[in-house]
Amino acid sequence: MTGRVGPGTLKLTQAHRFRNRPVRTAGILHWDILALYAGVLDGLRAAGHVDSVGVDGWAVDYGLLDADGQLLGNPVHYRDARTEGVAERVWTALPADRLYAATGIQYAPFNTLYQLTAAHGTAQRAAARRALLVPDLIAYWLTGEQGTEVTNASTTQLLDPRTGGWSHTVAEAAGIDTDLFAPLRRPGDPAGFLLPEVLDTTGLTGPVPLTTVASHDTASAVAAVPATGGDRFAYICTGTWSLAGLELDAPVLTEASRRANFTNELGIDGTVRYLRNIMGLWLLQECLREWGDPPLAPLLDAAAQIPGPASVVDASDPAFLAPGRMPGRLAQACRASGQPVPSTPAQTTRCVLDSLALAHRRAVEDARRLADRPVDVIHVVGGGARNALLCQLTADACGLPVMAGPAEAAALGNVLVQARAHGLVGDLSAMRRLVAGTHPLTRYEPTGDRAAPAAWAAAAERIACP
Ligand code: LRH
Repeated sequence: MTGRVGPGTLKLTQAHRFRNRPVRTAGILHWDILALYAGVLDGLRAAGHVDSVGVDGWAVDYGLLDADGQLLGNPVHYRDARTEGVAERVWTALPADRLYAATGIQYAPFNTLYQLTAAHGTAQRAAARRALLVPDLIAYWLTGEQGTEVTNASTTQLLDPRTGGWSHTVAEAAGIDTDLFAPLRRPGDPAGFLLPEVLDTTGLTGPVPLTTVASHDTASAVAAVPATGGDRFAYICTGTWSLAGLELDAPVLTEASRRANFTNELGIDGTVRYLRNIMGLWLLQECLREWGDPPLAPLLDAAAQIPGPASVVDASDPAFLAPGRMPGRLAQACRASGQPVPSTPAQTTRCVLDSLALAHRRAVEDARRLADRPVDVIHVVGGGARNALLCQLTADACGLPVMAGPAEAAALGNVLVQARAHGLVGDLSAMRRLVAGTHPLTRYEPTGDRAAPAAWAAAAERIACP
C-alpha cells in the first residue's frame, strides 16, 4: 500500500497485492517467505516513488539466521502442530501463573516462547545466531540492518510489559538467550535505508529510509482506530483473527485476567493492547476453501435470512487453529454441545458469524470488567468491517453501537506512524482524528428487540461459556 499524508489528507492506494500461500514440507507447515519478500519487492516497484517505507505483519513467527546472517530454512507457521504439549513443559520450569505475572501474555500454543522451546535440539536451532520476527526479517533484507520492534516483541511472551524490556526470568527459565534477538527498537525509530540491491531491483531512487512502525499488524490497526471521543471505547480488529479488547495505560496482570486468557500486548506510545484472540473469519475462510471458493455475497445474504443466534461454537477454542475440514469440525462441535447441526453452507456461515458475535460479546464484557473501564462504543476495524452481517450481529450481541471501518486499519496505522516520525502528523489522538475525518464509517445500532439479550445469553450457555 502507498499512503499520502498531509494536513486533512490521509489516502491509501493499493500498489500491489499477492497471495500468501503456506506450504507443508516434510510434515511441517511453513511460510513461503521468499515468495512474500518477492511480493514486497514487486509492491515497491509498483509504488514508483516513496519517501519512507514501513513493514508490519502478523505476530509471533520468526526466521532463524546463521552466523553469516543467512536464513536457516523457512519460518514455521504458527498453525503448525509442533507446539502441541510444549506449553505444559515450559510450565514445569515456570508455572503458568508466574509466567503471566511476568509477561501478561495470554496462553496460545504458538507464542514464540513455545515455538523456540519446540525447536530446542534441532540442528537449525543449534546453528542459529539470531531470530528475527517476520516483519523484522523483511526489514533486514530491505536494509541490511537488524532490530526487534517492540510491539511485535511483546507477542513473543519474553517481554516484561511494565518495562518494555526482555523478561530475564522467563528467558532463563525457558533456556533462551535474549541475545538471540536483535536490539529492541520502537515505532518511529529510524531503521536504515533500502540497500542498493533493493533500489536496483525495484527501480526506486535512493536514499529511501525505512521507518520503524508498530510492526505487529494488530498494533498498527489499533493505532488507526478512529476513536475521537475519549477512552470509553473497545475495538475489534477483524480479519483472519478477531482481536477484541481495550487500549490501556498499564497492563492488567491479575489472576482473574490470566484465567480469562486476556493478553497485554504493547501498543504505540507505551499503551497496552488488552485483548483476547478469537479465531475470527479464519473459520469462514477455511469453509470457503473447502466449498471451492463460492462468491461470498449470496452466502452472506442467505445467512442473514436464517433466524439467529443459531447453533454456536466457542470461537476462542484453539481446537479451530489448524487448517482443514472446517465445516465438519464446526458441525462436530455443534453436535457435541447438543445443538442443531448446520448442514448447508448458509447455515454454517450463520453459525460462524453468530459464534464470532458471541465471542466478541464475551471479550468486550470480560475486558471492561477485568480492566474496570466503561465502554460506550465498539470500533470494528479490519476486513470484517466490510461484513455488514457480522457488524450488525456484533452490535446486537454486545448491546452496544458498532462503528465499522476502516477496513485497511493496519496499513493506515503503519503509514501514520511513518508520517509522524517525519513530522507530518501530531500525537495519537491527532492520528485518530485524521483517520475519522478522512474515512467513512458505518454505524450499526443494536436492534431494539427486547428478547435479544436473553437469546445471546442462552446461546452462550449452550456452549458453557457465560
Ligand atoms: C493477526 C495476528 C494476531 C496474532 C496472530 C498470530 O494477524 O498478528 O494479532 O495473535 O496474527
